[in-house]
Amino acid sequence: MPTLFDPIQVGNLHLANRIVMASLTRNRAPDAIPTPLMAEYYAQRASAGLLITEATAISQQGQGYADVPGLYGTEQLDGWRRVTESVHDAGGKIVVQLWHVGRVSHSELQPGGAPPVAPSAITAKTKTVLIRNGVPIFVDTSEPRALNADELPGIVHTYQAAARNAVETAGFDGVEIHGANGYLLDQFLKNGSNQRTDDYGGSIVNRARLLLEVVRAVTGAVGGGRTGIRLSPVTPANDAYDADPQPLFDYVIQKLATLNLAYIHIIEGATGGPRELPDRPFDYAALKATYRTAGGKAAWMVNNGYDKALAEQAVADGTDLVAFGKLFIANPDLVERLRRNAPLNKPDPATFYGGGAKGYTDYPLLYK
Ligand code: 8OZ
Repeated sequence: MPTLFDPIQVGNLHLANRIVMASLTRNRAPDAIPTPLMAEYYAQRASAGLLITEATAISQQGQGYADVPGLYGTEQLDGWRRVTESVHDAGGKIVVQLWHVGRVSHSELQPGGAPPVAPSAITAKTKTVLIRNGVPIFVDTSEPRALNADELPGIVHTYQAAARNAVETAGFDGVEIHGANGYLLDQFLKNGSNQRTDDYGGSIVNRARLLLEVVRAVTGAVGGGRTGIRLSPVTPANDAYDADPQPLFDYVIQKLATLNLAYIHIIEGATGGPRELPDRPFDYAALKATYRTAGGKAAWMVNNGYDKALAEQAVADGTDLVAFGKLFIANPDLVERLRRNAPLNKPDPATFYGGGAKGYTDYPLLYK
């Protein structure tokens, strides 16, 4: 029986172990350009079987927070190229998370100060981050405007172009489509945010259409073996809500089963919070069984609140990959610490978002 520390083939990628660094927003990319400090940070964590970058905007319209990176300009791609080279030099594998925030934005971050875009003109009851005098401040998201159906092919194309540039120009090993946490694709999926009456709203089939178009476009550009997707069936993050998530995600997962992806990444429960939500029950084992029954062959990755014992249990139960978030912020050598049951550094929430090396590249290593 495999353990967390055994290698695994995931699509086109051969991973040294089954421990994944989850994507973590860190707001250290002024002007959306990845910095040399970011290259150092990711390279420090290259002993993970796979690194997933922080969420990375596919366009300025897809930006929702101050100082998060992008993937749509030459300098951004050059910055990422330095990151991927550092990670590869350190023996790691890295995919970039493709992000469009939809309504979770502020007009100050949008092209021409325009309102953010969304499936429907419903404001998310959530905050975003702007930076004032070098200090992050939390502000309400702006009221969005509903996208016209004729704008959607352009958004699909933007995901595709970002994926192609990520692999061909920036040197990533693959991409993860961010379909989770109340951002654009999740906003379309869920009926709390999608009240459209056209082909992209109403029925489950219609609400899943944009996400599936994006997956087909991205896999068409870089191959399914280099494409993962992240989903969060019941997270309340960013005001995400669906009245009946089990049939919605059963449908989505059956469709994804036909698309030869590298991995499916599921956030169980509330992102960064409780794994069980009494008012939002969800059967993850049934979701996985539905995927396998429909012929899905991708690696199954789980995330949220895992420690070593829970992760080992998951792998023993047939999960392929376990993603750790906060533990990787504070423990660059997390794989070796878990292997040897070494003590773990505690992450400092005060330095999660924004700032420099402090709380970013200065967590001490036990193992080189
Ligand atoms: C924390 C702060 C800002 C963004 C997500 C991209 O939840 C994020 C995010 C997390 O997926």
